[in-house]
Amino acid sequence: MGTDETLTIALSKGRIFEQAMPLLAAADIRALDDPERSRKLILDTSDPRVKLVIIRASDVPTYVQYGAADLGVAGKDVLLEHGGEGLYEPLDLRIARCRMMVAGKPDPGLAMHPGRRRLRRIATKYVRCAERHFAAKGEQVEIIKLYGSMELAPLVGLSDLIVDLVESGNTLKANGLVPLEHICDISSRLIVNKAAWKMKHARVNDLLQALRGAVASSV
Ligand code: PRT
Ligand code: MG
Repeated sequence: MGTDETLTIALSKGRIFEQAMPLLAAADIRALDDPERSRKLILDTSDPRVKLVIIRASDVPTYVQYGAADLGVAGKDVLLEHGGEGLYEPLDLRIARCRMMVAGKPDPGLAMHPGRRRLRRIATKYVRCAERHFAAKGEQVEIIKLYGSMELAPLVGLSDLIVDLVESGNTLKANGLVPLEHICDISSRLIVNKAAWKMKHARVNDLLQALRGAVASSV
């Protein structure tokens, strides 16, 4: 990917695509296909020098790190888990916003009390963030890695607590769970491959400035 003439931007379909497209429109980049309808993974845009690569949200930093895409749009949650090697993160796009939280049953009872006989179990997709959060509080915990539906874990006794993203709170509520601790605010970031930042600096910088303007006028 990424010849000198082309800029490739990696992003996931769903909320990130929907919320990033109005910002990209400010840079005169419009997708020629709808990723929800098309099976294409590489989309042409109204700018013949720009292509969109549609991938899993958690794969976006990897594509950009290895230069398979020059740029990407990724949630801060995904970037914290990835670690950010090989990437610059020059702009908070302020889209797909939510909070990373610890959640559990409303009366955690023993789950919240010290002096228990075993470590508290935390089920999450966000292993690094969860480890860091509990380490900062000085609590040793057992982290159980899951790939989805974290809300189920406390209900079936897999874990005492979960670390997950919360937007409206409806998913927690529907499963009889409550938010207990705020870990951090999450939004999506523009990320840039470090080599592309040097080799395609003028084009990357033009796009960055257009996006910066679009973000500023969207608040
Ligand atoms: O689905 P897949 O495994 O492919 O990836 P993904 O679930 O990470 O992708 P996607 O498109 O769902 O999310 C992409 C990014 O959007 C995430 O990496 C976050 O940065 C951001 N984002 C913003 C969210 C939410 N809001 C969000 N509410 N990602 C997930 N959720 C989920 C949350 O995990 C929980 O299951 O929505 C549920 C909570 O929502 P409420 O409104 O019920 O509180
Ligand atoms: Mg999802």
